[in-house]
Amino acid sequence: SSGSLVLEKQSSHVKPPPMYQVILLNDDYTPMEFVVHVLQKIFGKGQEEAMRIMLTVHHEGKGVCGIYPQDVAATRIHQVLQFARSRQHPLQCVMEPVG
Ligand code: TYC
Repeated sequence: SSGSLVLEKQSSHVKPPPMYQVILLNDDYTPMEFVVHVLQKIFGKGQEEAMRIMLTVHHEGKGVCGIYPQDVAATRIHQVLQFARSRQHPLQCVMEPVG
C-alpha cells in the first residue's frame, strides 16, 4: 500500500494476470455497420481500425478485437451478446487464452 504506516515486501515474482483474446466470429446476417458500431462502442476502436477488424472477420471468419484480463474479457463478451440479441443479430464472440 502507499500508506506510511505499513511496510510491505514486494515479491520478486509478481506475475501479470493471464490475458485473453476476445475474438469476433463471422456470420451471414449481422450487418457490417452493426459490427463496426460494436467495435467502436464496446472495444473503443476508431472508425478505421473498427472497419479493418470487421473486414478481417468477414473475409477470414474470425478476428481479434482486444486482449484483456479474464474478467474484462468476459464483461466485453456479455456486452456484445446482449447488444446483438437486443437487435436480433446472431453475432457471436468468444475468448481464448493468450500464449
Ligand atoms: N458477414 C457479415 C455480412 O456479410 C458481416 C459480418 C462481419 C458479420 C463480421 C459478423 O463478426 C462479423 N453482412
